[in-house]
Amino acid sequence: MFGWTGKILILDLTKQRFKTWSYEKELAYNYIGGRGFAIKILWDLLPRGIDPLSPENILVIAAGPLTGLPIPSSGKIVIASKSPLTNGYGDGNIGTLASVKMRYAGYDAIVIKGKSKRPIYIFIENDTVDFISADELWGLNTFDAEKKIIEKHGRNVGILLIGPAGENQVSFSTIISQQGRSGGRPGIGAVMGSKNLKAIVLEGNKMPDLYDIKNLRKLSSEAYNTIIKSKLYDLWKRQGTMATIVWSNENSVLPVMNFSEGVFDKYQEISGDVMEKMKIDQRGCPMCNAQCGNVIEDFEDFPVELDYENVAMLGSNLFLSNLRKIGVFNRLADMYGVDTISLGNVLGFAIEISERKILKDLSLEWGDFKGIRKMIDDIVYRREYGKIFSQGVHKASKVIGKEAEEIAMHVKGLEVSGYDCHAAPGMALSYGTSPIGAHHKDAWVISWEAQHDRLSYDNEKVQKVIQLQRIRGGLFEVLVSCRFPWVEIGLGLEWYPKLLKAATGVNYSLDYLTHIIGDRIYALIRLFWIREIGNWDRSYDYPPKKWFSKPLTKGLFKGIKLDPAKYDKMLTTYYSERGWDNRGIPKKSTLINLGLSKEADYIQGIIPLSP
Ligand code: PTT
Ligand code: SF4
Repeated sequence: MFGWTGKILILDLTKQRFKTWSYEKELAYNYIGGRGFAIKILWDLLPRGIDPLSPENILVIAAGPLTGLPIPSSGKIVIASKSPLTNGYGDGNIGTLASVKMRYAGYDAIVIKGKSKRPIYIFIENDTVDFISADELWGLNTFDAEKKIIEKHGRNVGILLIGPAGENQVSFSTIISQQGRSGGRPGIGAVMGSKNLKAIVLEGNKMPDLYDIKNLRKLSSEAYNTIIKSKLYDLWKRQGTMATIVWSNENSVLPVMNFSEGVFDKYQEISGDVMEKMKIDQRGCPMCNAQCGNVIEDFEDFPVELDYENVAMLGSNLFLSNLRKIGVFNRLADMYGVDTISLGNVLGFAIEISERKILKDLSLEWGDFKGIRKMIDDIVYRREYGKIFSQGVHKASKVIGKEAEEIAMHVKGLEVSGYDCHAAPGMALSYGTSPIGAHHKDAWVISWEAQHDRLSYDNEKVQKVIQLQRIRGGLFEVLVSCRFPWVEIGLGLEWYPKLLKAATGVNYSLDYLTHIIGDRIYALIRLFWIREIGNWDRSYDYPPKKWFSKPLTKGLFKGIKLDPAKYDKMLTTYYSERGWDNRGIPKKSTLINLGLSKEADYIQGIIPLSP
């Protein structure tokens, strides 16, 4: 094979042993990499019904055939597991040198199972693997632990690690790299913590064999140039995702006070323009010429990298308008290794609980910097009420009671990312049907929805959600290339099959990648959920109750809320377009057409399939 290394490293932490699996070509050709490898490996190797925090859970780190090659934005990897936050399929995407080094060490993926007796970290260098004591690292935040690892192994290694949140198994802890790259929203950091695994350190010096290196170089240089020459490049380099703050406010989707409103009076104070004036540095992922990480100095004088999601969720959503103070929360999240989106949700939920006096002795206010800062510590170290909130809003609301369930902003247990959907039915459908829970990564349809019939629930909107899911959740998550050059800078999709052909020699059409491979992966992820949850109905694909019950009181869409009957109809159309039945379960014929007959037979033993 060209492009793929053909090898997966399997680590057993209980036995402290490793082996290399030279996998079958079909895995590469039918699943490509990244999310495709992750779901196939989890489906095949994970014992059904296990506790996500038990040694039986499996952590998959998967690259794609373009990862690590000198082509635009190919420095990312997918990390996936059975999620402790949702009990279903969970993954995240992180840009890090570790992705490049994993491929140079000779692996397309790493699979980690078992549990070490004592805290360890793993050092993988080409064909060797060392299991090293992490006694000195355990308890350290991700910044300090990373520094110590660099002192020992040098600057050039790739590092993935967890902080105290992962160690304490906070349900929405993530894996961190390079002081500000974070991935694995659905608690993948907690899975690492449950295995007593502090870090994975990678070094390697082998390039995968490539089909047509000359053409790859040529295409790559053209693609890099296309990015630089784009009219959108300048603003992107200056503001990155932070430009979205003003746009979201103008379009009434900026989350405010636990997703109660879509406009924030002080939005200008947290805008991309304000950030630009404070900017002290710029960072990003390897292989990328569109570095989009904006660094400012926070309220406590430390550097922090800001993104739209972080500022929306830890700023306007908490009614806080001081960018430097928001930066402190963002930095703490990176140091502790906790997801900013879920954290912003949990904090907004806690403040609303306090405001409504649902918990009598909880006192936390909107915009209360000190109180919120303390609550972040309590969550990470699972103290006082922080212990309940450390489970995420869904599980916490079950503990607290019915009134709390009405204001818990999640889908399938994963907290909603930064777009209010009172007046955005398409985006609500995107959250409802995302394969990991309420995340925008699979279909950021709001940008299209804002330019079309905003309040309609029509079929075109459903088609658009599916089209985006096929491209973003299918194509980009299996290639594991950053989607920003396409979304934000206008690098055309036609580049990707060309690059793939030059790397692998396989002539995939764009349509095949999105409609066959993308749909296969979506169907298999859905089967995984059904297998793990044990049953399924359409309620799992519903957005949070708040958007149906309380209308917006301000802005362009004052008085608007989601309509349940119309949403339900949209969901029926969505299922039918995907070849799924009215419960949201793929039909047997759909599974057979996607090459999933064996999987269909297995799932029939759990739940009857429609023909
Ligand atoms: C992603 C989610 C996002 S989506 C953001 S900001 W974004 C938050 N960032 C966090 C952070 O920072 N620190 C922290 N402690 N927690 C954070 N949680 C949130 O995580 C990220 C970029 C971004 S910035 C986005 S949209 C794009 N995401 C991509 C994707 O998903 N796939 C893909 N093929 N390309 C993508 N490109 C962009 O990458 P999750 P990163 Mg991330 C400080 O992890 O779990 O997927 O959730 O990886 O290297 O930081 O790059 O406005
Ligand atoms: Fe990373 Fe930003 Fe470049 Fe994407 S555009 S690869 S997120 S630096």
